[in-house]
This record gives sequence, C-alpha cells and structure tokens, in this order.
Amino acid sequence: MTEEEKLTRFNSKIDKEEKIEPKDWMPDAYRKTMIRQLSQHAHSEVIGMQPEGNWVLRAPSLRAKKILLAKIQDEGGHGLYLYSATETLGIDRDEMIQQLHEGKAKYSNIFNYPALTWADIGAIGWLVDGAAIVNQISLQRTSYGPYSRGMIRICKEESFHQRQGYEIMVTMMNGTPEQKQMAQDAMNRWWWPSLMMFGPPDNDSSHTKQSMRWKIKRESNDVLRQRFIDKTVDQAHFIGLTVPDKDLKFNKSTGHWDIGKINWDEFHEVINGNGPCNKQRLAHHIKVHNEGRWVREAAMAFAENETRTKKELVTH
Ligand code: BYC
Repeated sequence: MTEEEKLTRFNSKIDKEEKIEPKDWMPDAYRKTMIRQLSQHAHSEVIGMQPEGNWVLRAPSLRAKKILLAKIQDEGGHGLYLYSATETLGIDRDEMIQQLHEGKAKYSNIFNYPALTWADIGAIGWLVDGAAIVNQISLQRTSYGPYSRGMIRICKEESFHQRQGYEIMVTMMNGTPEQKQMAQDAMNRWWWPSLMMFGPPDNDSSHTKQSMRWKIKRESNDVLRQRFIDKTVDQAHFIGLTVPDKDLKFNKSTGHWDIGKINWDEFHEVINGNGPCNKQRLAHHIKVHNEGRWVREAAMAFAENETRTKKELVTH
C-alpha cells in the first residue's frame, strides 16, 4: 500500500468509529499525540499517589485507612495499565520515566498542591477524582483501542474513589463547627485547581482541534469542565458547602452554572514547574525510583534465568 492508501484506510477507520490497534498503521503525529497524552496520564496517576500517601499514617480510623490504602493502590494500578498501553506505541517505560524526571513530560496540575488536612483527602476524592471521571468517561470512546479499554476499567474504580471522597465531606459537614470549617477550607483550596484539570479554555488549547478530529479526545476541555461544574455545585450545596466563587450563578436560559474567571496564570505557573509542590513531587519520585533499582534488576535477572533454564530443558 502507498502512504496515501494507508492514510485513507486510517481515516476511514476513524470515521467508522473503529479502534486503532497497536499494529495498525497510523500517522506519526497521531502516534506522537497518543504517546504524549497517555504517558502524561500515566504519570498523573502515579504522582497522584503522593498527596494521599501523606495521610495513610494519619487516617482517623482503621476503616478510613483501609479505604485510603485501597484507593492509592488503585492509582498505582491505573498508572501501570497506562504505561503498558503507552508501550504499545513503541516507547518504553524507562524512556517515559526519564522524560518525567527531566521535566520534559507533564503530569496533571492538580498534584502540585499540598494535602494539608484530612478534609483534603475528602476534597481530592470528591473533586479531583470527580473531575477525572468526567474526563475519563469521555475517553472511554477514544480512538486508540488500548487506551479506550484501559479507561473502561479505570472508570469503574474511579467512581468508588469519588464516593470515598464525598463520604468524608458528608461526615465532616455533619460534624463539629471545626470539622465543617476544615471541609470548607479544603473546598476553597481545591475547587479552582480542579476546574483547571480539564486544561486551558478551548480557544487556547493547542491540541484539541486535531485530537478531536482523530477522535482521541471526544469532547472539548470547556464542555467537560462545564459538565463537572453542573454536577458538583449541586453536590456541594446539598451538604452545605459554599462554592468559593462570588460570580457563581445559575443561568436559566442555558440550564448551566456560570462561573467567575479562572486564574490561568496560576495554571501556567503550575504546569511549568512553579507550583507549590512541583519540586517536592519530582524529587520524591526520583528518590524512590532510584531506591527501587535493585528490585527491577533482580526481577530482570530472575526472568533471564527462567528463560535460560527453559531453553536448557528444551535442548536436553
Ligand atoms: N495539567 O491542548 P491542551 C487521577 C497541558 S489522575 C497539566 O488542552 P490536551 C488521580 C497539555 O499537556 C487522572 N498540563 O492539551 C490520580 C498541553 O501541554 P503540552 C489525570 C496540562 O492534551 C491519583 C497544554 O497544556 N487525568 O485521576 O489536548 C489520585 C495545552 O493543553 C493540563 C488525565 O491525565 C493539566 N490539567 O488536553 C487521584 C486525563 N491540561 O503537552 C486522582 C488525560 C492541559 O503540549 N488527559 N495541560 O506540553 C487529557 O484528557 C488531556 O491531555 C487534557 C489536556 C484534557 C488534560
């Protein structure tokens, strides 16, 4: 097949909603975009374990601790599926990790904020996982097969995470005045960064147009952000939390909540390495990665040994 015929075939698969699979021909730019988004998504899952990990030893009950541990393990698992899915595009995990350590690969803005109190664990589950679900439900229909299948599995676990967070917020809002204040304070700090998770406004989003043409992204950043706002404002009001936005107003003509201005300067500062915890998050990842080198080497040596033994058994 000529290059042109291959491209026609690729485009027709996209038009017919067929999935692109690892061995299929794909344009270089599609492969590059997929590697960028998928590896950033994998890094986000893994770096996202850090703010929550900070609270495992301080969880207020055995039940809360068990649930938090299970959630954090899920995030690690999501990272692993996503690294594996990215590897099907021809990049290996060492290279992805190196890009992360060198600051060449991004991860979600949200994980560069500190988790200061137990209420932050509620806010992360409710708002951060809540935002992630809205984005990931849409990505279940992404055109790249391994990513789409990964998202279907991941979404099932995310809905448990979101409920875990909301349950913490509900409990605190039914508690003492101090507990209510802690929940409100967490809401105040996590609300705006959660809205930024959906990426820049559509007009400033460099990749959306092409990614939507290739059906990598199925809905735009602003559409998904609005869906999250509409769901979450009602949940906040239901338990007595105030949304920290003086311009928040229900728009009867559109049926949506209108919000005030998002501070995009803050977003750009954070994704360019200057958020409150960027340096800490990366330094921790590098330290733990180096400490785990002997485990990777031992696993490789064991695998090589097994292969050699099997070969010897076959030849004898
Ligand atoms: N943070 O053209 P745009 C979780 C960058 S973890 C940082 O709109 P795109 C959890 C973007 O990369 C789930 N950077 O980009 C885990 C681009 O820069 P580059 C995390 C961002 O890709 C543990 C530039 O801005 N979910 O749930 O079309 C505990 C222009 O943006 C962000 C995912 O990763 C951001 N928020 O759309 C708890 C979702 N937004 O690369 C919970 C998968 C934008 O050109 N990713 N940038 O240098 C996506 O859906 C899309 O990549 C985005 C951005 C919607 C995020």
